[in-house]
Amino acid sequence: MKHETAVMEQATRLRTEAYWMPFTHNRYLKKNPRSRILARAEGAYYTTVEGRRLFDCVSGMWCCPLGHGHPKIAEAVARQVKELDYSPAFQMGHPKIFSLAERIVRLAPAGMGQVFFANSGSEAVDTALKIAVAYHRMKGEAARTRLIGRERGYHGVGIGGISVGGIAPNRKMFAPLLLQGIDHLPHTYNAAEMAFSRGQPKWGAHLADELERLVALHDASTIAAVIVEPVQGSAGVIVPPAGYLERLRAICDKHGILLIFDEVITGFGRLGEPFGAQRFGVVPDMITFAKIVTNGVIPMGGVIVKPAIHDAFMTGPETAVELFHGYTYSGHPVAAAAAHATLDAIEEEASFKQVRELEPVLERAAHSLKGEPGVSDIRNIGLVAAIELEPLRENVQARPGARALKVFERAMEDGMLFRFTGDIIAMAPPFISTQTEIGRMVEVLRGAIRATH
Ligand code: PXG
Repeated sequence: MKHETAVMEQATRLRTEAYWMPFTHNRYLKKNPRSRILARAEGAYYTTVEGRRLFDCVSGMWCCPLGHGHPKIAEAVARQVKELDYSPAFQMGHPKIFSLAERIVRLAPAGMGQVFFANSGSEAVDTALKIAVAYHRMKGEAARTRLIGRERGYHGVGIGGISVGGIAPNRKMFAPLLLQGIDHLPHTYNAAEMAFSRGQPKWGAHLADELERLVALHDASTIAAVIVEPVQGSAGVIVPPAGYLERLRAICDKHGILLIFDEVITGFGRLGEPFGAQRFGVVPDMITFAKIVTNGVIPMGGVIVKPAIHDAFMTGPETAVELFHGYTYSGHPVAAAAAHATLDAIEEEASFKQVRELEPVLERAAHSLKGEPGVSDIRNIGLVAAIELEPLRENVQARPGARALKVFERAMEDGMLFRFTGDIIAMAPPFISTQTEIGRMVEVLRGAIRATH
């Protein structure tokens, strides 16, 4: 109780000016911050400083699916801080990071060989892009420098990531900084062809052929890599059309172009398999990951590569550094301990199976919202679903995002923390959710959609 009171007092005295919040409407939030300030978390629930309990509908920001305060992870982190809190990342190592790399390779689709560690998805992406360009140079194809992303793609906020990314507001302010020699494939979303699809839409595999057009335009000898999210997450859950990723793979193979899957959201179980690569049966040349690898407890990201990519760098004198890249916190021991404990928990709790069992539950629940006022699309795969709403209009003028904000705020009053982007509401509940919790989550959303219409 004492603790409770202390937290409440903190909230009353909360001063918000000094903290510039990321990807946030700072001025709006700071007018009435208290409903948005989290004090505690346990399992699948947050508690705000006002004492409101919120079901964690998006697993933090897609990163905490085993639930908050996981005892195994907490213990592993505490133990590691005492045992070895930091180890220089360059020219030194520690046992847990070698065994973690091996474990991640074992989880990855057959044919992957090494892991390069970073501390976030953004760093993982920039690392993968650098490796791609450097790899071709090592192979004597230094002209292969072009990178191809996709419209509506999100690859973090590094200069490389926003260059290959395809979300306009993330790019336009920084236009002079964007890399040269970047192209974008079209996104695969087409409401007329695929609205209310369950799982992979049947329409759209042909959109992969746009890669052939880019190859014809620039010549394959100038193209280093294609990077795509197997499922586009931040753009509001855009599920790949059946056959699309297979076709991208085939075209990349034909032209010697590296295929990178950005699995920052889809990696470590969100789709019911270790990676999207396994779910879709398509093996890329590199996989970027972050988020779930540590259940969100300690930052960690990385890139998994095929041995042929790694081996291309292993030339020259043995005492020379092979790749001039890395971070102070690459392979941080505390992150490594958190990752080991997370992977242990994923095994012990049969997390991938949990996701596969919950997938049809979430699918049925989400699609039951069809016909609710303003719902223009519902899409889902794995333990992810999104509800797209028609934008509110003020004298015919659309006000993008206004409806989703209302729904988000209403749902929070009713105990659900969703994510929204534009007028799309995203759900990616914890793997430990019960069927009842998933049902309740969707019923609260239904109520919020009706109440705000
Ligand atoms: N790639 C992908 C595919 C991502 O989804 C990043 C890279 C960047 O990761 P870092 O760790 O640098 O943030 C991401 C991050 C959302 C949402 O709700 C998505 C992300 C982050 C925050 C919110 O859409 N994805």
